[in-house]
Amino acid sequence: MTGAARIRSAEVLVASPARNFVTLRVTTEDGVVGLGDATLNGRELAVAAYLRDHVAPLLVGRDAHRIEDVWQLLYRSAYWRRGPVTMSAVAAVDMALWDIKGRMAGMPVYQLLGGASRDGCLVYAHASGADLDDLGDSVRARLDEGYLAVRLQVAVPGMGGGYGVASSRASGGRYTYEPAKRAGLQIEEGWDSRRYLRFAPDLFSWAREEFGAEVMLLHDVHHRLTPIEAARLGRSLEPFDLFWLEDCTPAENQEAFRLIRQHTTTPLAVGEVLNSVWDFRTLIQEQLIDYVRASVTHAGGITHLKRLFEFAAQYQIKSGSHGPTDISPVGMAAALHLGLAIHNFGIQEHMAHHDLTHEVFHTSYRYADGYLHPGDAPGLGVEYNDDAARRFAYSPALLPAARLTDGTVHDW
Ligand code: GCO
Ligand code: MG
Repeated sequence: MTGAARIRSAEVLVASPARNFVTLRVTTEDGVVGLGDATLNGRELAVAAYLRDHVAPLLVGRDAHRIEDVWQLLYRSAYWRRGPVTMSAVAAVDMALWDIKGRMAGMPVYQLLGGASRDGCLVYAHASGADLDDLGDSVRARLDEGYLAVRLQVAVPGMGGGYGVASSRASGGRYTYEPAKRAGLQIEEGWDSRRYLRFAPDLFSWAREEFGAEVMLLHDVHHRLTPIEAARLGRSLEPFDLFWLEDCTPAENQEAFRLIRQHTTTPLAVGEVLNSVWDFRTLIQEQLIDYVRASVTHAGGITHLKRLFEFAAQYQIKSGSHGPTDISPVGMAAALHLGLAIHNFGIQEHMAHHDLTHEVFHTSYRYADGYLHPGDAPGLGVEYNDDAARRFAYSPALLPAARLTDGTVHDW
């Protein structure tokens, strides 16, 4: 095989610089290194084991250049298809191979994907608060940083918490919200849909009065409503011109969105927990949503997410990649390379990582005036610092659970 770049090793790196990350490092016989993000928040070690025990032995000796072939091999020959663990593992390999190809070509990955379709990727930041005053400080901090789009979450009065609210007044600062908690027991939060539905229009009416018409405002419902409740929410928010309403109901039942769509013109974003093009088939073909929220890290890597975004493009649906802190800087870099290259890019979520995270992951993407650019370093442009990583041992962390007032477990 002429020109082959044989894989010498595939190592799984688990570290916790401010939060847990699983990283795959693929090295060729010539010493070219590629990185992939395999972080599945709260279920990290399942993906680490899948990669270490079942995927790494398959990779050694293969040609790192054959990205499509390796993708198809991992997807088809496992026999067991789809699912977050499998698709995150496949994603990590795919990212690492794109990284290697870019480094060997001396080009940033976005160039290999067809080149830039825009100057930078529009991003949205998070703002949250325990009440509207607190939220106001948090929004102003984001606007001062130059963000043009901001996601608003606030505790619902009388409900004691709410999805997406930072636990302290640190919400005005840079680190807005970290959902997984390093606690022995899982944290439980309360939820009351009626209170929430009454309050949400007040929140956005306040926000428009406070911050004007121009700023793009987003909101995440985190799967808490039934389809008809979601329809009512979308309609009640129409006067406030949301950029999108996210995950207003669980999307396993894709047809549920037919009902929502009949009732509201508020743009809908769905899919951070979905991982395959098949999970989106009805949502896309029937034009039931406006933004696809899947991520490079959880939806089969650059290869599969590109396929999904191109499918969505035929229906005028745009990308809106998931980008919380539980996607590592490697996953964020991959999302930016893909986002810069595709035609139907919509927006990219940007929750800034903790400084400790950047001690392990050295990135070349850059933020300016509301946009992120992946940078022009060869490959994905991220380096992994083993010495720093050794200082941050894995520490189990769990996402919270939600319960209704009567104690019933609800969707978180
Ligand atoms: C978002 C998400 C996250 C998730 C988290 C779970 O829109 O960014 O909803 O905050 O809760 O990624 O691991
Ligand atoms: Mg979300």
